[in-house]
Order: sequence, then C-alpha cells, then structure tokens
Amino acid sequence: MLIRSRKPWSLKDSEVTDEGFYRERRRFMQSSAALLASASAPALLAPRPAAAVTVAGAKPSPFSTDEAPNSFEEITNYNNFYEFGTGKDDPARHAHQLRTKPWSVAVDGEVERPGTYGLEDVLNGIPAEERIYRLRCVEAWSMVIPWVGVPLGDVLKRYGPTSRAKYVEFTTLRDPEQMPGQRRPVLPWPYVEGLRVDEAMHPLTILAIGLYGRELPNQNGAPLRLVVPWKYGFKSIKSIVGIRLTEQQPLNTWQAVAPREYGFYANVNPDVDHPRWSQSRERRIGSDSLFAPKQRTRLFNGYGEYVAHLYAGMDLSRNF
Ligand SMILES: Nc1nc2c(c(=O)[nH]1)N[C@H]1C(S)=C(S)[C@@H](COP(=O)(O)O)O[C@H]1N2
Ligand SMILES: [Mo]
Repeated sequence: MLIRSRKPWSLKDSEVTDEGFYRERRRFMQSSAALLASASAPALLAPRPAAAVTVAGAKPSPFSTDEAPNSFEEITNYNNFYEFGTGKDDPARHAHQLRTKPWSVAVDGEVERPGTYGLEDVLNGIPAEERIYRLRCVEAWSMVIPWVGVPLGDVLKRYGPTSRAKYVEFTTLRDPEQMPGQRRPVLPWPYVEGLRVDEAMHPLTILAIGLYGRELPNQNGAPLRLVVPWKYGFKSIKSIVGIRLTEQQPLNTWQAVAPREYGFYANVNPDVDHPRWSQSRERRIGSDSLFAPKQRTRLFNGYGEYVAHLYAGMDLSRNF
C-alpha cells in the first residue's frame, strides 16, 4: 500500500484524531486504489495478493455510526488481548510477536465443505466494507472504531452450513511461543467464542480484516477478528483459526471461567448489571477524563432497531 511508509503506530496523534482529516485520507486512499487497479490491469493475472488490496478498497457502509471515531493511537494502544498480557498496553507492546502471514482457518462441523482454507480463499471475492461501529467492553468503557471487514454470513455461506447448524464456535490461535500470555494459565487456552447461527448471519456481524483503511494491527486481532457491535467486546474474538458450525451451544471462554458474570449472549444491556458493577453507563476512551461524566449505555449498544427481534420472547436478564 502506498501510504504505509511508517509503522502505523508511529503516527502522531494529531495525524489521526481529526475525523475530517481521516475522511480526506480515505478519499485519497480510495482514489489511489482505483488508480492502481486501472494502471495494472495485466497484474490481475498474477497470483492474488491477500487482504491488503481488499482493505484499501473498502466501501463505506450505511450501517456506520456517524459518531467521531477514536484515534488510531487510542484504538491500538488500549486493548484487551490476554494472549499478550492482561494490561491494556500489553497487546501493543507484545503482539508484534504474532506471525499473521501465512494464515489459515479450519472450517468444520455442520458444513458441507469442511476444510482448512488459506485466509485469501476465505475472503476471496467478498467485497470489504468500512463499518464504523461502537465497541462496548463489559468493563464499561467504549470506543468508536472504523473497521474494515466482510459480512460473516457471506463467509459462512460458502461452506454450506447444514440444517443441523444452530451455532458457530470460533477459536483463537493457541501458540505460547508467539503468544507469551498463553504461557500462564490466566484463561483456559485457546480463547473460544460462540454465536447463534442467526446472530452470525445477521448483516451487522462482520469479520474484521482492517481498521482505519489499513490491515488490522496485531493487537486488534489480526489477521481475522469477529465484530458483533450489539454485544460486549469479549464476544469479538481475535486472531481466529477455527470456525465450527455446531448443533450444541458452544461454551465461550468467559462463561467457562465465570458463569455468574458472563453469559453466552452478552448483549449490551444497561439494565442487567455485571454482578460486581453497574452496566448503565460507559466511559468513552479518550473523549473524557476519568472524572468527566460517563454517557448512558444503550440497550444492544444502540443497535436495537436492527437486532432486538432476534431475542423476542427471551428473558434478557436470564439470558445475559
Ligand atoms: N483471543 C482473544 N480475543 C479477545 C480478547 C482476548 O483476550 N483474547 N479480549 C476481548 C475483549 S474483553 C475485548 S473488550 C475486545 C477488545 O478489542 P480491541 O482491543 O480491539 O478494542 O477483544 C475481545 N477479543
Ligand atoms: Mo471486554
């Protein structure tokens, strides 16, 4: 990519915080991507480069929020990724140890075409979109992140889910050599997450491959990471190597560790508190000081008009 002369995290805050600047830059990137495409038509016959090209060409999505995105600095320096340590700054410091190329994903269980597929094949032909989503962590902070991703449903469909497929289970890479946090039993490794199939097929659910128009930084879950904007952040599992369609509800990592505190559904819900703290408000990372008033959390993180019907008739305080 043309503009990646420096490491992304070396960008100064002033270069990336301003939304106007970001939109300018995005236009620049889209036009340079178009130029590249037209100037190099014969190159189409060459082997397809993986995700990078797709990331640069991402089309803005109507599902995006119009809230100002957090800065690239904030999004890539305040992370949860316990495979690299439990501190918010550990992923930024240690995730460079993860080798994300080549990358493959094992798709199995209730599908007609199980197999281990290279990431390029998983994404092949599915246009990437830019989706600016709120991310609400169960720890009561939030960010706004301009993801680049593909609808998860489009990926799942190509493997032919059978009629017995009721759930999807996702697995993160397990490799203590590349992931120093896995050398300690902080969590049972590998990290596992799950969705109901209708949640997985919902058009808001994406697999992210980038943010701010660039390839996904390792600390955010490169090269492939789930994003489900109406659920708490822990559902958005990072660095995915396994996708399994199942008949039984998967046991996600945080529910396995603390079932009283973390459920399977994990829908953002200001009225259902975490047993140890309130979920009614949230602190937007960066925008306020620790002492500034928090903002109210919205049911389904504000995406209720799109997703509330998925839970019609369910008791959300029992199915938390
Ligand atoms: N494999 C894995 N995925 C993970 C986590 C993790 O520790 N390991 N943390 C989760 C939590 S709690 C949150 S809030 C989000 C944070 O995503 P971000 O760092 O990109 O903001 O990642 C989620 N995905
Ligand atoms: Mo989280």
